[in-house]
Order: sequence, then C-alpha cells, then structure tokens
Amino acid sequence: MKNFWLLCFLLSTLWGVAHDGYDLWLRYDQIADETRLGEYQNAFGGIYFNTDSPTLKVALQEMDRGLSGLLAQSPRFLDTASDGAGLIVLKKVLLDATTLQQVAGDFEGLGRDGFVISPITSNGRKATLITANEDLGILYGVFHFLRQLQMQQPLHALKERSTPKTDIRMLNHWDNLDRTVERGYAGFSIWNWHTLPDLIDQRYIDYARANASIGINATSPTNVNANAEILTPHYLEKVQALARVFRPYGIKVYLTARFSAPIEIGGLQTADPLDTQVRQWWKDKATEIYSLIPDFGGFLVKANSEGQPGPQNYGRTHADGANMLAEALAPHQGTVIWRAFVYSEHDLTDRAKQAFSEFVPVDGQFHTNVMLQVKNGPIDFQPREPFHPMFGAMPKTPLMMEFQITQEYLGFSTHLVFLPRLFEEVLQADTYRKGKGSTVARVIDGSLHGYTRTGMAGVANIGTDINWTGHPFGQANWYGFGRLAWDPYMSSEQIAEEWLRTTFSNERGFLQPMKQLLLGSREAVVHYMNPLGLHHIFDSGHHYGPGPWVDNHSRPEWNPVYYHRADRLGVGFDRTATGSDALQQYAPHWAEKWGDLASCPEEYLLWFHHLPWTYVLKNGHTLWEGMALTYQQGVVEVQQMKNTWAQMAPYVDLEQHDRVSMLLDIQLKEARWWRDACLLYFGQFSGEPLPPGVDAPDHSLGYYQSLKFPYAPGIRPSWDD
Ligand code: BDP
Repeated sequence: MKNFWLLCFLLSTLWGVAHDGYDLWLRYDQIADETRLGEYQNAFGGIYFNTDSPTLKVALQEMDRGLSGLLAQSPRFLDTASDGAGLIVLKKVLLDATTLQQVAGDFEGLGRDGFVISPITSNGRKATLITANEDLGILYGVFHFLRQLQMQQPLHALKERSTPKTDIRMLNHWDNLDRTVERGYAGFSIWNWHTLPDLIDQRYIDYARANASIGINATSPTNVNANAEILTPHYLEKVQALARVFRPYGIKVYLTARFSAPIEIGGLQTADPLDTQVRQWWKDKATEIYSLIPDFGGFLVKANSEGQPGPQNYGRTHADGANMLAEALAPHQGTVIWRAFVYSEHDLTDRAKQAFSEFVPVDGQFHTNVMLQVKNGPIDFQPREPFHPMFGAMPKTPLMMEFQITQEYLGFSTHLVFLPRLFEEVLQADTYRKGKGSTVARVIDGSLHGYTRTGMAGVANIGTDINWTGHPFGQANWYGFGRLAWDPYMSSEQIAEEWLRTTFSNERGFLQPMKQLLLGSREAVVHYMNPLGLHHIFDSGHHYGPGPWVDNHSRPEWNPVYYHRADRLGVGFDRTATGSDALQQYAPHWAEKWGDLASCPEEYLLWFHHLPWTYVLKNGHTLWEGMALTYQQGVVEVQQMKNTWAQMAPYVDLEQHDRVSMLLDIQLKEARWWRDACLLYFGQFSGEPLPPGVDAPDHSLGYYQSLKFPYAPGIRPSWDD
C-alpha cells in the first residue's frame, strides 16, 4: 500500500500535476501530523449530514472531498445521528431538543449567513456539530471546519461562532466581453462569453467554491467601463447560466450598467434620467433580468468618470441617475451600487478633493436601495494613501469599500505584496467623525451610522492562468480580501497564517519566516515605489514602472508631475490651507495633525506638504537623503525576501518554488529600476549627490525615460492617465 502511494506521488510529480496552484487554499492533502490525523480519523469517521437543497448538496460534496483528502479515508455518511456520528451537520430547524439546548445561546444574532461549530454530546457520545439558520450558513461552516483541519487544529479548538459583518462581499471583475481584462495580469478573462451558456467550464464551479470558502457572496463579472451589450438578451442568457452555477454557492450576480444603454441598445434618443421613456426602459430591463435571474443582485455603475456617460451629461446629478436605477430595481429588491470614483477635467481643484465635494453635499438624497462604493483612498489605489475622507462623512448614505486586489499600482502580478496589510491599515484608520474609535471598519460594517446595507468590493486579480492569479502569492490577496469582507476587524497576521498553512505548509520552519516576509512586503513596495507620501508617479497608461517625469498629457491630473510638484525649491503636494486645503475634508483631529509638520507622520509627508529638499526629517537626514535611503531600503528588503524564500525550498513544491524565485528576481530588478529612475529624476532638482549607502544607478536618466511598454498587460484601450 505504501508503495502504491509513493508511486502515485512520483507519477503526479512527473506529470507536473503536483501543485500547480489551481487548488488555491483548498488543498486537501493528507494531514502530515500523524497524531492529529489519528484523532481526526477517530472523531470524524461517521457523519450525519442532512442534504435537502442544492446548497447543502455542494456542502456535502465539499465535506466528502475535504475529508477524503485530509483524512485519507472516505467518510461514512450515516442515515441518522444516532448511528454513532462523530460529526453532525444540521440546520437549526432540524436539531433535536437536547442538541439545540447545548447550542441555543449561539444562535442569538447569528443571522442568515452565520454558522456555529461546537462540541456536543449526542446519543451519549462526543461529537462535533456544524449548524446554522440557513443552508448557506452550513456551507460556510463546512468550509471553516475544513480549514481548521487543514491547519491541523486540536479537536478541542474546533469551536467557532461566526457571522459576517457585511452583507455584500463582492468581487468586481474588470473583464471585457472580448476576454481582455482591464488591469488584469493573470491571463484572459475566465468568462468565455462565446461558449456560454452551453459550455459550463469547470472553472466557473471552482471559482464559486473558492469564493464561498471565504464568504464572498456577490460578483460583477464585467468591467465598470461597461459595454451595454451585456444587457442584451443574447448576453443575459449567458449571465443566467453563470448565475445558475453560482446560486448553490450563495453568490449573486450583479451587472455593470452603462448609463447610455437606453440609446445604445434601446433605440432611444436620450439617456436622461428624468425622461419618462428612459425610466420605463430601465424598469423593463430590470423586469427582463429578474425573469431570467430571480436573485439578481443589481447594477454596479461608473458614471461621469473618466469619460463614461452619466446623468451629468444631461445636467442631472449623481443622485438623479442612481435613483432612477434604484426605482427600476426596487420592486425586485435589487441594489444600485454607484461608484464614487469621479473626477473631471473641468474641475481644476485638487483631484483628491473631487469625490468628497460631489457626494457629501448630496448625502440623504439617495434612495434606500442605493449604496456608494468608495475607493480606499482619495486618489487611486496607490501603494499608500490616507483613508478616503468620505468615510465617516456621509451618515445617511451607506458607503461600501472598494479595494483593488489586482496590483495595478503594486507591481502587477510579478511583485509579491501581501495586500491584507494595506487593507487592514485602511480599515483600522480612525475617521474621528463621531469621536475616537470611529474607524473605517465601523463605517463599512454599518455600526457607526446605523446603515441598513453594508458591503465591501474588491477588484479581482483573477484570470485564466493555471494558478488563477499569475503570481502564486496573488492568491493571498484574493483570500485576504474575502476574509476581511467577512470580518473587517481581522488581523492581517491571522490571515497570513491561515493562508500560508492552507496553501503551503504547517511547518514552523516555514510559517515563522514566511509570515514575516508577507507582513513586511507591503512596506517594502512603498519604500521602493512611493516613499514619504509620494504618489501616482507611475508611467502613464499602463502604470508599469516609474514615470515621475511624465508631463505631456492634456489633462493636468494625468501627469505624474501634477502629484509630486518637484522643482529646485522642493517636492510634494501642498494640501494644507496654503495649498489645495484637501485637509479640510477630514475631521479636525486629522486636519490638525496632518497639517502640522511636527505631527504629520512621515509616511504622509509629501502627500500633504510641499517641502524644501533640505527639510530635516525626524532621524536627522534631509528630505533628499531620506528619500534616497528609503528607496535603497526598499531594494534591500526585496533582497531579504529573496533570501528568505531561498530557505523555503524544503517546504514547497519544486515548481512553485522555482516560479516564486524567478518572480522575486524580477521584483528585485524592478525595485532597483524604481530606485534608480526616481533618484536620478528627483536628484536633478535636489542638486545633491546620493548619500552614502545608496547604490549608484546602472543607467542614465535618459535611458529610463526612453523605456516604453506599449504591450504591457492590462492596458485600458484609448486611455492615457
Ligand atoms: C483606475 C484604472 C482604470 C479604471 C479606474 C476605475 O486605471 O483602468 O477604470 O481606475 O476605477 O485605477 O474606474
């Protein structure tokens, strides 16, 4: 028998199917710790699992698959709990009185999606119970249970009561109908619109499984720069097929709605939201969609932003536009998710101020089924931004968080950057809008303002690459997003630990150094790309690599020079009262703290202040020296990541190890590129030499400026910024 398994292992390695990353964090390899394995085999040999719905069926399939792999034995599914079941999976309504009594308290406030895992005594023997109010809660409970087993937790620790803190936990795909993915770096779109609805790719099912395993319950498969075609009957049939696949996994489909669709596919002359024909068109469209997809989630809308059509084309407000769609969806319980990422070339104030200026004054004017989706920071998914000032400033309008999981500004899918660290920093930020403790997390979970609707969206990093995300570590960002959408108070450290254990290994020798690597990786990218509050100095259009010199775009805010404002006298964007005064959009606590150089954290220095090159930092270095040394530090940190990874070979599949090593080589090369290009550029203004400890650049500034990447992945066609 032993030889048989050895042979299987060798063959699978030879065939290259060992671990290509396709399984994500749902790897159900046999538990390595033999004592633990024995305990589990004893405890979970017999299972009683009620399966009277499609959701419970997929939950059972997952349990079967999980236990067969982890325990290396097929689970015995029993007909009744009294047949000696060690594991009982039952909805609350089916619990007998003695069992219910043991967990009754856990049901308080458990809600629709929550679950309970608890040790109980059943028919005189010890057992583990997974229960919930609804089927979906059971599915979430099963995934959680299997995760604990993957992490080899002791039996007594298999105990959990968990309820998601947000209602809509959503992926936004920026996928086009031709299968290109805007800001996508992991191949093409996984949605094969051409072969849908007839061909159901296994990927669609595995996508749903993976999302359900981390509590994601909504998806919007198409780009926010929307194509109206998706709303035509031809495409809706395809969307219906996807919705059918996702339904048992509790995932609702939303569609991106192009505001001008009534003209483009409806034959109308206008898309004015106050026009009666237009309003009727959207009502009819909503009815048509719900007849095909009864649990359709609603519309996600980008309007009057970066050239997209919207209500302002007709002199109407965002509220007019959103409310029109809200009225169309209301009879079907649908939601409008209206994006707050707007800025206009006609508004000459600071781009960082525009969303706040447009939306905060109309707080309270949106219908109850409208939510505003706000990016984490006021500019655009930079390696570091202060939190968006809209958070906490709109008590009457539910705000959703929008994070970017795909690494548009963080090294695409070639850099290892653990984003839960960034997400956590934003969620834990205190807006001070209702005194101390008014964190962004409390805005998002609705507790600060009593929102009745809550949610978090993440721009997906998924594509057709075999491992879904290109960089094997990109999976951690998808995983971490889901976990934080479920619980915005979770620590990035716990997420790192879970992901490393479920994806790679439970060995101490692996976990300790790798956790450190993950947790430090976000700061490293800030250091080698955007130190001291610098931002948006990426080369234009594709955003691949540095381009602080770019100044030839027609719209001022498309030019990196707009953001750093470097000259002989200094560098940085003055957002204090002497400059754009964007600081006034924050609570007085922050306006004062960030406005005063003595109390402004240096990580935000050049975000809020324009300072002379000779300005002295806390450590005694001048601004120029500090900038140079921080770029250098970023490079050193990547080198350290490489060294750590080199030690991890014994714990990781060979192919994966090689792949990550090569990616880290690229990251190191690019970190140097960032350092050299930016320091050569800014050095022209500072007029100072590189301080000791900073490596000399390999090339001239002219060389870096000459680099062009017309075919960099993820480019948005005919877009420049
Ligand atoms: C920017 C991207 C652009 C998106 C836009 C958005 O460069 O491709 O369309 O955000 O969020 O980050 O709408």
